[in-house]
Amino acid sequence: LLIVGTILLLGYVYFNFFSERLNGRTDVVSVTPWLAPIVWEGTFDPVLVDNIYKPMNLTVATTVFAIGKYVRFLQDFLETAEKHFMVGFHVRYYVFTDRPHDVPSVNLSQGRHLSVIQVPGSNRWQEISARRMEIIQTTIERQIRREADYIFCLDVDSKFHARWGSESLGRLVAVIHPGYYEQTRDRFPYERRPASTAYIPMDEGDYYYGGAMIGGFVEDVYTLTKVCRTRFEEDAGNSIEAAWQEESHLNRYLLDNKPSKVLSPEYLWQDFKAKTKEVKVIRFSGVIKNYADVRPN
Ligand code: 2GW
Ligand code: MN
Repeated sequence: LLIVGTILLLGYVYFNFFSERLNGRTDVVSVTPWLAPIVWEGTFDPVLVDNIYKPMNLTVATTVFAIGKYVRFLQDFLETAEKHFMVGFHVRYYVFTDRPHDVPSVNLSQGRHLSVIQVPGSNRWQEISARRMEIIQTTIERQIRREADYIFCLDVDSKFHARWGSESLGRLVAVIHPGYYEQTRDRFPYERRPASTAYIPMDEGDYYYGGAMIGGFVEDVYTLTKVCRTRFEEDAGNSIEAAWQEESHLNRYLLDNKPSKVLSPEYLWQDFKAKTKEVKVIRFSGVIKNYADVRPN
């Protein structure tokens, strides 16, 4: 009886534990119409994925802008990244700031490195936003291209809360904006004026991607930033600014150049937003900020 009991118990544990892993999720869509994975908790085995990527000895670049008062977000951003972001991989942080002396010193684990790159300050978001694409582009040309395989460009007003690992790696990676994953495309805040190069007609669009994260192979992100920057400048020359600045240009770019991997909103939540039942883990989220405190005007 003891033997039979043990076998039944093991069978039960096996079924519940492993079948869930093998079957993935049935409550969310985990593949795009162009067959790119949409990464949700339960759709991948972290150990298996790590075993594939770890032997490649990869370096992952992370760019983050901390201009003006936004330097105050760096400490939490970096400390939580050390706990959760690409643990066990080579990571190179590139911190762009006008206040290099205010960059906190954070203890980095082995194999992780941080460079501070001084950039001009600005009071205008439009300028910071446009320059973000330009600075990523030129820094890839100058050094990142030689120093890393993959790159993630992230908003600094954020924290990591749980694993963000090798499951996020891909040629071109975007994240579904947490505010719009349950909405239909006509509700997406794409740029709707045909005069803008970011224009998307009402009957087009796959997802609404968040501007707080762009990732992928260094060369793919390079092309993305170059194209978005050029279009941003072209719009500016025509005195038009897209509805959500570079986020609008990013969405236009990704409509024409489909991401090879899409991250679920687990990878870009917002602290003011209550967790929904589809979101089993919040991995990265935007913190609540007092706009009067952090923004220049
Ligand atoms: C300056 C004036 C107004 C708003 C922001 C800033 C500002 C931004 C700044 O003074 N200093 C600074 O370092 N930033 C950087 O730009 C910083 O890295 C920040 O995380 C990023 C985006 O600004 P943020 O976080 O205030 O904007 P969100 O959270 O509303 O961003 C979403 O929408 C933006 C487009 O309007 C972008 O696409 C962004 O990527 C999205 O997450
Ligand atoms: Mn932000």
